[in-house]
Amino acid sequence: MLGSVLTGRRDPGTPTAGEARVGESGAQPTSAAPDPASAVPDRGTLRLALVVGGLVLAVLLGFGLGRVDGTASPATAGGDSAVTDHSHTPGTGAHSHGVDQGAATEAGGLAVSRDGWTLHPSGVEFTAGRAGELRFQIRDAQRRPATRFAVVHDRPMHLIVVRRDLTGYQHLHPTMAADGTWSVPLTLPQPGVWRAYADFTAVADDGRQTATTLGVDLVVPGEYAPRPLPAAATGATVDGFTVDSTGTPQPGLTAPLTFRVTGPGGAPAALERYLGAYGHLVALREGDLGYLHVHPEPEAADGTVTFWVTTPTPGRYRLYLDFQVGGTVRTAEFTVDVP
Ligand SMILES: [Cu+2]
Repeated sequence: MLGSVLTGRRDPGTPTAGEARVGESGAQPTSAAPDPASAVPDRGTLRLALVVGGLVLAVLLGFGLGRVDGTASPATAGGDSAVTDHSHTPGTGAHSHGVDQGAATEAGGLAVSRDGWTLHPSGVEFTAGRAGELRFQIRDAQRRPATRFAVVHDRPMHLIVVRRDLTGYQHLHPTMAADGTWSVPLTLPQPGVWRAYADFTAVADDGRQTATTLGVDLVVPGEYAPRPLPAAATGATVDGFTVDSTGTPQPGLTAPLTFRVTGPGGAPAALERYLGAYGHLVALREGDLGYLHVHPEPEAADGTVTFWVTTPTPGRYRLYLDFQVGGTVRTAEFTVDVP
């Protein structure tokens, strides 16, 4: 999922920490208030209780507001591929999330069907270098095409396409017809097997929302000349922009990765909002092309943007950072080695 790639994703079964605490704080003044059937507490005790309750409420409301990143979808329910929506104070290190971690550490995009939703492409064969179109539906368990999708990262559907050697990355936004058929122009420049990921949050009949990433292979006949994955590096250049990353991903944990973008003149790039944040990051695992959970921090400063990335296992990952400067979106690519 793009998301978080998953910002805005919420764990369906488990209330987020913020929600749970806000609920608790809401009960705080009530429990501190005098019970009509018992003796009225003295004024000092009551005042103290109200002050403490108010402080707890204020802190927790602040915590809750801090979580809002402007890209959140409506609350989700059901399914197991969503991850908890959360933010972190600066300097927070890699960490786990208790019960949420099992779902968060699981890579997405490995199946064509999951969480009751099935990716149904109308065709998967393309001609190398020729303009084509990808059409597909997301069908429910009764094989009915889904037509209701939540907007996450500014879009109801994100489509990532990459060849199986992790080259040729494309990030597209299909449009949906009234019957639930999504379509997007697509040109696959080189022969080989390509992976397409549909990253979406469908809304079921009962209103339940599930953040899901489904994947399907696309084929381009011809002589496939796979390229080896570039060595791990913390820097990348694209169109004269230099991108440097800092952060230490660890297996099974969620860790911050910060990217600093420098313009051709050497000054910090003026990053513009793109898909609800100051950049968009997709991370894929070498070997099975598992699609990782990523959450952007809502703010950027001095050409830097931070993402929280869950790397499920040791191994190598390819990261694709989309950033926008001067109205143009560029993609910087990195290989990350998680020992
Ligand atoms: Cu997208």
